[in-house]
Amino acid sequence: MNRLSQLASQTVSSVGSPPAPDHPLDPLSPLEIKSVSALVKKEYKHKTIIFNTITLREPIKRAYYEWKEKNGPKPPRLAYFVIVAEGDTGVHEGIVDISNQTVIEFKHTDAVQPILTPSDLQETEEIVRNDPEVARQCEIVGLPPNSMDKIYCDAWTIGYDERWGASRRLQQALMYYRSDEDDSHYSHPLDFCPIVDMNAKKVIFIDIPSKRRKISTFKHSSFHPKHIAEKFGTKENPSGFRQDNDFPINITQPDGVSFKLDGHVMSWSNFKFHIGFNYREGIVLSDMTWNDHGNVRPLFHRISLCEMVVPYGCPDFPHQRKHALDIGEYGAGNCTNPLALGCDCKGVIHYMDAHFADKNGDAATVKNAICIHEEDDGLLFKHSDFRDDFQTTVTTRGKKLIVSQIFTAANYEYCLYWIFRQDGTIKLEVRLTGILNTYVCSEDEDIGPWGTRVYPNVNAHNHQHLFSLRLHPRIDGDNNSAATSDARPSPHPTGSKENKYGNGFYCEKTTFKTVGDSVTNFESATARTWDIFNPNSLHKYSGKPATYKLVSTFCSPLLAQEGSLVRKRACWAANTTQVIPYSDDNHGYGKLYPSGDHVAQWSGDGAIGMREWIGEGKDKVENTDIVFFHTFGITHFPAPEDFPVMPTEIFDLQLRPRNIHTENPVLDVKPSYARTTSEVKAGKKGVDTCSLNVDKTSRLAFGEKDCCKK
Ligand code: ABN
Ligand code: CU
Repeated sequence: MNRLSQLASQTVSSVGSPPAPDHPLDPLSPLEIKSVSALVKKEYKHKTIIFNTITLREPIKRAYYEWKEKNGPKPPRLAYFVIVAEGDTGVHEGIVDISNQTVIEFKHTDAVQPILTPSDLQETEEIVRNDPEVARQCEIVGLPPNSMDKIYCDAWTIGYDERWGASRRLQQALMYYRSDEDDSHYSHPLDFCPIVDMNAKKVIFIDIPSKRRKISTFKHSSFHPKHIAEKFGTKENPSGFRQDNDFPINITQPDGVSFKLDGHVMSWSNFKFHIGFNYREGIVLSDMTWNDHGNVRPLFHRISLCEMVVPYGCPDFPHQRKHALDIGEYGAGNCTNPLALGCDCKGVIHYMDAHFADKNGDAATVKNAICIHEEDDGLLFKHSDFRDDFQTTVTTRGKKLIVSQIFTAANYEYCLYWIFRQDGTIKLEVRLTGILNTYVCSEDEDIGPWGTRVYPNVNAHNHQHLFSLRLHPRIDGDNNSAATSDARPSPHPTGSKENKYGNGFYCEKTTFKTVGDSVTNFESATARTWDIFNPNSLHKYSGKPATYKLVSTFCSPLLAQEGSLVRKRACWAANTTQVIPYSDDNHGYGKLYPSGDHVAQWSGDGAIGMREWIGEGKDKVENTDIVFFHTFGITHFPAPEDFPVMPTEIFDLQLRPRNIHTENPVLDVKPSYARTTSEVKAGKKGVDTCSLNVDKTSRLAFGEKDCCKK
């Protein structure tokens, strides 16, 4: 079914200046999208155009804070658009001033190609199914005749292929066969790869390997309930399901949630921030502050995942082309899922919808694109005194706020959880699931070290999932710095005056003075972390600067070598950090995307994105307005356990406040249980579990109903 027909497509009857939302960072409304497309259509009335992107062009930082903090004017409401015009190569792009109903910038950019939209991907499958040469190749690899309706393809951008460069809008079709539409086609990959021209709407070439591999005759491995019954069902248990989930864990919040939303502005615990969403980065968190007992302190101007790359490690042609830059080439927003209550998210949920432009410039909505909810967060702090057998105690449980989305990048699902803790920690957890990208192998084939046979005739190539986290800090003000922080042994030997007993160690902080200094890598031997800090805001006790410490240990280095296509196109992935100065130039937009604005079919040559921003590495990044980029992710050597669908693989990172708060910032969170030594001595209950803050639904698994009834 066409994706757009699944969405609540909104048509707007009257076109004109739509109402501007209260907050300048709010994503474009359906009415705004429609009004932008109407203006663009007028501007391009002599051309047949396809809309590719219509999105908010966020106000520049200075204008935003003049409005927000200095009573200045509301920044103009701008939209950025990309269209493809029939007969023209490249893209047309520009800016619309929605409030003034004018197209204020437009240009034709040649030799680039636009992001792929979900409708582009669907069209490719139809083109491939109807191509006679593809049909012939299907027969050659052993498909039954007339089975073209059972051919599926995952349409990927071509990445970059020098045979065509960026002159035509191309996709590579990774081919599969599904014997039945409920089967998983990833068990039956095909060995050839058609190249499709999206503008000409035809297959222009087919990459055929010199050694042909026949289609697998082994039964598909699938994962829907009816297949589980087939695989594991018995007379006693026909469904084949184990019993675990017949004993549900339910989340109850009898008094509702403790977050407040004013439009897109979230207030939770001491945090306040704006939740935005766009076609490309998906969730964007902006203007994040912390209410420090009445003093509202800025923390981050903007946080997002701004790019990612999934480089595959099989050196045989054409697999070098498999290195999806999923955010820049497809969009974490464009590919986002509608989420289901009680399934994707459990508990008391607030959803936000996401709005995009379809190819006609109409607004299409993904319902429930962003999930917002709270969960129990285990212990926040605890201490008991051994002197009275641990009766003197304080136990405080925490809760966390989670803002999440899930996007599907063809075969993979990326589940992204932005998690806020009451102590000011910000976590990003990624859960990776979905299906391995697979390629056919023959039964007797030696597939070498580049992949794993995860199922008969199915080779899953080694690959990495690397993300670029973009942090625009504003810790206690605009001027910030960044540093590595390494645990080092004393440089002085045992027996020396400075380190007589040899046990000394310390934290070495190396502040980046220039962009060049900031290109660093993770070091497990020194437990390396990174500090983002305000050197002008010193802690009254420690004398150290107000800091957010990035603790991130899933820092697989990019394994593709210097000179490889993927390393050229994703140079940022070769290092764990890069810090650059922020500038309001080009609507503040110039330094958002480290593989460039138009990623599809970029050769990786030239000074674009991170390569341009790093330049000679001489720009100053100390005590100034900086943007911090962090590469993190995992290297995935597939295993049969990952097939036919992957159990979620989890990796995460944290941003922790250090030298920001006077003392433990959660002392004012109500404990679940607290009893002092004098209360213990006097036989008093103290402020105990049953009267203070306990979860009254907790009970013993195998005994009395209520643990409090002792
Ligand atoms: N992983 C490549 C991809 C992503 C989204 C849609 C199609 C293909
Ligand atoms: Cu993987």
